[in-house]
Amino acid sequence: MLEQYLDINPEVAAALAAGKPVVALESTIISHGMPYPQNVETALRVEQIIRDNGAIPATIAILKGRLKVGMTPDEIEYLGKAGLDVIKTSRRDIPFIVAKQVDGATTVASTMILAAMAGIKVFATGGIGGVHRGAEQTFDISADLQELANTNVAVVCAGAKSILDIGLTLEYLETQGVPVIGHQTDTLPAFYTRESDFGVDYRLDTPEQIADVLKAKWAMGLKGGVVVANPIPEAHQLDRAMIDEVILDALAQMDDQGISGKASTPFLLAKVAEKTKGSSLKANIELVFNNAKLAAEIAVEYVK
Ligand code: PSU
Ligand code: MN
Repeated sequence: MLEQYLDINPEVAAALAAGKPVVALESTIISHGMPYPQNVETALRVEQIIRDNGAIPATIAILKGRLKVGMTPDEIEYLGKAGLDVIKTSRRDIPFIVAKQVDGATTVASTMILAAMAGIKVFATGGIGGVHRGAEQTFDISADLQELANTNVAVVCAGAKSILDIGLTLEYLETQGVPVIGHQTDTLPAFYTRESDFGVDYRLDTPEQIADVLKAKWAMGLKGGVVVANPIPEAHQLDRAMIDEVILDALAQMDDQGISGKASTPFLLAKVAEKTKGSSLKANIELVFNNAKLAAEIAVEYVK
């Protein structure tokens, strides 16, 4: 049934069949999260980092209506160049992109869905979507959170960005039974900075300990994902007061321009990059590399 829609890259399929570690990667971060050509360079480097750490990368997107688990470098280049012209595709969008046979860049939510279809358990990205600031008025809550509630994939990220309401995001995850693990930290990282004002649910210090939790959770049939929050390396973090101010400014501009819904996150990311003159982009790239390494290490432990 699924084969009618799903194309698993032969290298990825062989790895999965042999019980070897595989790490999923999303494509909205390529099309909507970073400018060209840094997006493509980053995506290819991330794949190499995963290989260097003993796992096989599977970058995920929808191309001409086919669900692609594992893209070729040419496909990544194509998607990165197309950028914002590619449709940002979350759970609700998948059937339309497939039926129309067009291209879709997968968010955390839809990447989790496709990863789960293929049997991939570990996924690396930069940041997850969450409960937006002002959500008590707008109801803007990323579908990523609901996917984490339902789909059995661990998402390694650098915590939640303060374009979101971090406290409400944690409350939502708690309600949905999604554990938030801090990798070598007691504090939830805030993407560009190693710390936020919030704690994590559990601190674990090694990939092995994290893999043990995943095994226990899914072996018992406790459905849903896990957030593994991995702080940006010290040398690359940004100044917290500076980034907080930039984000407040970007949020005010978003309101002024009446931007809402699925356009919010890409707008805020682009504004922050513009206002920090690229230092946020550099930090973003470095934290993704760091997450790719940890995700590969967790995937290696998970298959043991
Ligand atoms: N946060 C980032 N970079 C990103 C995204 C979030 O720091 O590129 C992307 C991810 O693909 C995430 C999506 O799944 O934005 C969330 O969008 P929304 O809030 O519209 O669900
Ligand atoms: Mn939203």
